[in-house]
Amino acid sequence: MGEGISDYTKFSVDLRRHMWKAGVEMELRRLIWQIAVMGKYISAKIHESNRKLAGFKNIFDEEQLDLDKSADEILKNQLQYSGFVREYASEERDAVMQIGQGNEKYFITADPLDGSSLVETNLAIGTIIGIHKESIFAEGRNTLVASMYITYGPLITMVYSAGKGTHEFVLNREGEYVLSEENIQLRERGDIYSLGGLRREWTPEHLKYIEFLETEGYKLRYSGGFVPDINQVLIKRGGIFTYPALKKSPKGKLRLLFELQPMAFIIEQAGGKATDGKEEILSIKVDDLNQRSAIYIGSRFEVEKAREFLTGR
Ligand code: AFP
Repeated sequence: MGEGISDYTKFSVDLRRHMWKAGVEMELRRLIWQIAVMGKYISAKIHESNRKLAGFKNIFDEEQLDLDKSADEILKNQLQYSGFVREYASEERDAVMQIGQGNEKYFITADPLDGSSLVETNLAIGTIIGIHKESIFAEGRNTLVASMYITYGPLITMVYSAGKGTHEFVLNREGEYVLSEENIQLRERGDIYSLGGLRREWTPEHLKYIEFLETEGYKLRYSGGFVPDINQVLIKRGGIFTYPALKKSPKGKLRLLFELQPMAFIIEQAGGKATDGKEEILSIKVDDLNQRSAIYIGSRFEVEKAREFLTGR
């Protein structure tokens, strides 16, 4: 037989095998696997949705859920019966949900469909998950045991780290997540920058930092979707994403628990850094579900430079 699909599958490393070989603890790898599978259902919802129907009534005259709410339901329903999850905190809900019996090991944070406003433009969007032990209200460095994100683009990809490097998988045509990039490592310095917030709202220090990147010849890459924008920095092996403190919102836009902590974990595991301009994202104590923070995340050089510009040291 020639080089058919079955040959490809035979030699590819699937997600479960990869986690097992990497020594990821059994419950954790089952959990990561289950969430990755949920990505297929969320992706199916995205396909089935139609921009005219989303948020409106469907043909049976029932209220149709917005896509981000559907994605949240899919995750919550699955995690509820996983047997491994005690609490579920979602960007789509006002309070933490107790979904386990009380003795489960893990606490989940989810941004079920980040960038959902990009669906109608047909740009990539994603799901972001943080997996914590003991609590979510602490410094991420003390509670996060794993993080993952799924991108819904021309390909569906899944990136995870369980504290043993950062790895990317691609969903193949047979519905298997197969390893595409193992132990991704960012370069010390990249050449792309991704910038959130209106320029007129930036602080003078941040503006000077961006001007520095511009004189250094960095190329602008910003889609408005946190997942694909971070994924670009990761897969291109370097660069910077920032959503800074703004004059009107000194804590920036993005949320610590749902967006920033999981991505900081993944980028650190890939040899990069993530700060709010001064402090490391994973050292910031979380007191509130909706706590926001400025973010500078990517290659070490660019994140360190941001600190120099912001602190004057
Ligand atoms: P939505 O989920 O409302 O589309 O917001 C996306 C997002 O939270 C994040 O994915 C982007 O990085 C950021 O907002 C983009 O914000 P701007 O629209 O202000 O550039």
